[in-house]
Amino acid sequence: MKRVSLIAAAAVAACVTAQTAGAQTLKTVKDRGMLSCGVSQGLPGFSAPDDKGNWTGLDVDVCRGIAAAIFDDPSKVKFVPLSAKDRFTALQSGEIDVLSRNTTWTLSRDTSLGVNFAGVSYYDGQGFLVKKALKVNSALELNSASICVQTGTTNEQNVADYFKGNNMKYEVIAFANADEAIKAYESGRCDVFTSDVSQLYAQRLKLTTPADHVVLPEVISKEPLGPLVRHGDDQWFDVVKWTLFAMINAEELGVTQSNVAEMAKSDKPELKRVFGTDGNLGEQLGLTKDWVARIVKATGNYGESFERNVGAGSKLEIARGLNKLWNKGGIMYAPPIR
Ligand SMILES: N[C@@H](CCC(=O)N[C@@H](CS)C(=O)NCC(=O)O)C(=O)O
Repeated sequence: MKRVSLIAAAAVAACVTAQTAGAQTLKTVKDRGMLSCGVSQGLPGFSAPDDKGNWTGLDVDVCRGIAAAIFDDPSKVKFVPLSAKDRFTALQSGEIDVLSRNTTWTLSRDTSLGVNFAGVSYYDGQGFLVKKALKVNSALELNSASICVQTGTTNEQNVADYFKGNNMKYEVIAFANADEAIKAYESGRCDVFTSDVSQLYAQRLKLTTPADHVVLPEVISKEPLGPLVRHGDDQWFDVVKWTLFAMINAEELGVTQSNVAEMAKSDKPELKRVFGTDGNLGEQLGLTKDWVARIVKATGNYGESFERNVGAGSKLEIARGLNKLWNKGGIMYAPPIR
C-alpha cells in the first residue's frame, strides 16, 4: 500500500514539475516587456500595417488585447508577418508567442503541429472570386477553370475535394505569397481566386477595379479562424483563450470601449466578477484583477473590433452573419467569466 502511494505521490510531483516547467511564456513575455505576435503579411481587416508600420485588424486586436491584459499597454506588441507556409514553424520555434493569422482550426493541425487553438475569433468558409466579365454565377459553372490559391492553406485541399466531388476538372496554380496569387489572378493567369470568403473581400480591395470582380455564392467549407499557441504551457494557453473570451463576453454584457470605466464601477454581481471588484479571477490567470477592463479599453469588445476592422465601419463591409453573438442569431459564444 505504502509503495503504491509513494509511486502516486511521485507521479503527482512529476506532474506539478512538468506544469511549472512548461509555464514560462507569460513570464518570458513579461520579462521581455513585449508580446511577439505572428500575423499575415498584410490582409486588410485582419492584420495589415499602415504606411507608418502601425498594424490594425481583427487578428491584431487579439494580440493588442493580450498585451493590454499583461502590460495595460496595447502597443507592447511586436508583429511578425508570416506567410501561410511559415506560420507554424515560427510558433514551434518560439519566434512568436502566439499566432493570430486567419488560421483555420482543423484536427490535423491541432494534433500534428504541437499547437493548441485557443478559440474561434471569426467563423469563415471558403469561396471563389471571379471576374464579372466571365459571366459565371455559380461555382458549379467552373469546370476546367484555372484556380489561383496560396500554398500551405486549407484552401488548397478544399478546392481539390470540391472539384472532385462535383466531377469537375480544374488546374491549380499555387503561390507562396498572397499578393502574388491575387496579382496572378488579376493579370489573367487564372480564372478564379479561391480563399476564405473574408479574405476574398479583403484581397479584392487590392485589385485595380474591385467592382469588376464578384464573390460567387457557394461556400464550400468550414473555416473557423482563431489564435493558437504552442503545446506545453497551459497557463499561456489560458491567457490567450480568455483574452478572446473577455472580448466576446464584454459584447454580451454591453461593455464597450467608451463605457468600460463606468461599467467597472457597477454593483451588479456579474460585472463585479468581470471587473475584479469581487474575487480574483484575473489573478487566477496570472494577470491582474482589472484584466477585462484593460482589454476592452484597448480594443473595444468583440463586436466593436469586428465592425471597426471588417464590418460596417470598414472598407470591407462584411455582414456579421455567423459571427453575431449566439443570443443575436449567430454562433459566437464564450464561456462565462465566473
Ligand atoms: N484559413 C486558411 C487560409 C489562410 C491564408 O493564409 N490565406 C491566405 C490567402 S489570401 C492569406 O491570408 N494570405 C495573407 C498573407 O499571406 O499575408 C488556412 O488557415 O489555411
